[in-house]
Formats: sequence, C-alpha cells, structure tokens
Amino acid sequence: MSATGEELGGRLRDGDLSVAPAVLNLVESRAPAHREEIAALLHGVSPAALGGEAPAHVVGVTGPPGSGKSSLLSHLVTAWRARGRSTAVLAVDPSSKRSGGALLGDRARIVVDPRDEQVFIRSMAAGGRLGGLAPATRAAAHALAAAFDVVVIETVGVGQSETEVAEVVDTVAVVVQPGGGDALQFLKSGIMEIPDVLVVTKADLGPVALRSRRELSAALRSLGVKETKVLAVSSLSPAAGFDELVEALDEHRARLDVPARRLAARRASALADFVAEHGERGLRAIGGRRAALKLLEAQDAALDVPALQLALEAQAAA
Ligand SMILES: Nc1nc2c(ncn2[C@@H]2O[C@H](COP(=O)(O)OP(=O)(O)OP(=O)(O)O)[C@@H](O)[C@H]2O)c(=O)[nH]1
Ligand SMILES: [Mg+2]
Repeated sequence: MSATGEELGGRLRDGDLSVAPAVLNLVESRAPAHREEIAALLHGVSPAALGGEAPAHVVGVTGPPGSGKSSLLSHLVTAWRARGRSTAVLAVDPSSKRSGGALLGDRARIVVDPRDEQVFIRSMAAGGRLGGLAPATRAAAHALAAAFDVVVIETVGVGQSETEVAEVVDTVAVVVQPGGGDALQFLKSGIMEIPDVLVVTKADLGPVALRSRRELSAALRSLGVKETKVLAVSSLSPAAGFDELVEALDEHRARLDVPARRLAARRASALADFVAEHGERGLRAIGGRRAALKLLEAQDAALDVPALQLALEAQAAA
C-alpha cells in the first residue's frame, strides 16, 4: 500500500478522483494493520474534516436479479456525465452466493466510456446475505462521497433485503422488470419499504411495462404515498426515460434533509460494522440493538463511522 489512509483522505478532500482505486484497495483489505488506515481515511472525510456533509448524491439502485439494473446504470451514468457530474458506481456482486445466480448467464455489465476519468466503476463482494452490504462497501461509499458528484451502490434484492442499502444512501431507486409481481405484492403488504423512486425497466416490451407502471402507481396511491415517482425506462436502443429518471432522483435529493439522513447513515453503518465484527453476542454485551442506537445517538454528530464503532466497542467492553 503506497498511500496512507490519511493521505488518501486528503486527496479525496481535494477532489482528486484518481485515488479511487487506491481507496477501494484499502477498504477491501482485511489485513489487521490496515484497520487503522481505514479509520484514518474515514476520519479524513468525516463531516468534522470536511466542514459539513460530503457533497455527493449517494444513490442506491436495487432490485431483483436480472431486472436491468446494470443496463440502466450504463445510461444513467452517461446522463449524469452529460450534465458534468463525476460518478462512482459500487456494484455489489452476489455471484458468489447461490441466491443471485439464476440469471448470471445473460447479465449485462455497466458500459461507459473507458477513457472518461471522471467515471469509476468497481464490483465489490456482497455482505452476508442477499441485499447485504459488506463493511468495505459502506466505507467506500462514505469515502468516495467526498470527491465524486454521484456515488451509486447497486445491490440485488427485493422485499426486506434492500433496507440495508436504504440505510446508507440518500436516495433509493427500486428497479423492477415488467410483470415482476413480487415488488407489487411486497409493496402492498408493507414488506417492502417505500422506495424514493420506482423504476420499471424494459419499457420496450410495451403494454406489459405500462401495466406494471400503472399497478405500481395505484399501489402507492392506495398506500397514501404521493412523493414517490414511478417511471419507465428502456435500456435498449433507442434508450428512453433517463432524463426523467435523473430529474426524479434530483427532486428527491432536493427535498431531503441531507445532514439528518447522513447522520442516520453513519449510525446505521457503525452498528452494522460492529455487528459484522462482534456478532449478536457483541450486541447483547451493549444491551441490545435499541441500547446501541441510543448510545450512538448520544455521540457527536460530526463523528465518522469508525469513531462511532469505537464508542460501541468501549461500551461492550465496559
Ligand atoms: N428488452 C430489454 N431487455 C433489457 C433491458 N435492460 C436490460 N435488459 C436485459 O435484461 C437482462 C438483465 O439485465 P442486467 O442489466 O444484467 O440486469 P441486472 O438487474 O443488473 O442483473 P443482476 O446484476 O444479475 O441482478 C439482460 O439480458 C439485458 O440485456 C431493456 O430495457 N429492455
Ligand atoms: Mg447487475
């Protein structure tokens, strides 16, 4: 490892996008010696160090396997770049897990201009379960948000499994394909949290896509949800719907209380990282999840995730 965590944090604060690969290598390292370096990196991009929240729009793109997330992201990244926004995508790859394997045969890659230095795309290993985020993914998103205009986390999941990504991003876009009844059922039954934006992909399939869009809109209305836009996009050429999608994501960001959401995200990340490391037994040592959250809420709002995790560890050891 050439650059230290502190150096990487400083370069991210300066807006140097070229350090993204080194940042990813560091956060993905499991070497015990790197734990302090990761903490130094995240400390360097904390609100305390930045003088406020990281400027990026952190977006979660989540949906069932094969629903068209990666194809959609190829176009969405292009649309953001056309608006001059630098973009990092962290694609959480569940392929090592049985649950994600069904459609691997015809899975698409995110395709962008390889010469564009303001785009960074990286596949990352999934956390423990479908839709789960590894600590490395949360750390990468927190760090890159200091330098990139947009940071995306792509995860596979439907139903409850996307909550983890919802906890760490500003805006959640749930992506479903036409005729995919699961999302509709999960939405109606309250199993699925209300997404910030709902996207029906494969609009080129015609009537079936329009019907899905209508059904999802009706389901949201019957739940009394007014803010969530339901959009249809096609990633086949001619691509369609992406300007509207950029707008819908921007609108959500505009009405968001970013500091509150980010603070909640750091607390959720610290708790998840703590549990990833110390398990439910660690949680019991604090007195359970609720006690842990209470402890986190008592900490300084400008603290970074590793510092919050240390507070939990101190309490567990007390
Ligand atoms: N007709 C049509 N097919 C699409 C569209 N978008 C994606 N597909 C196809 O759907 C399949 C899955 O697309 P991906 O973009 O890989 O979907 P994904 O959600 O990223 O899949 P996983 O990462 O495996 O969960 C591929 O065969 C795509 O070619 C679309 O707009 N129209
Ligand atoms: Mg994909």
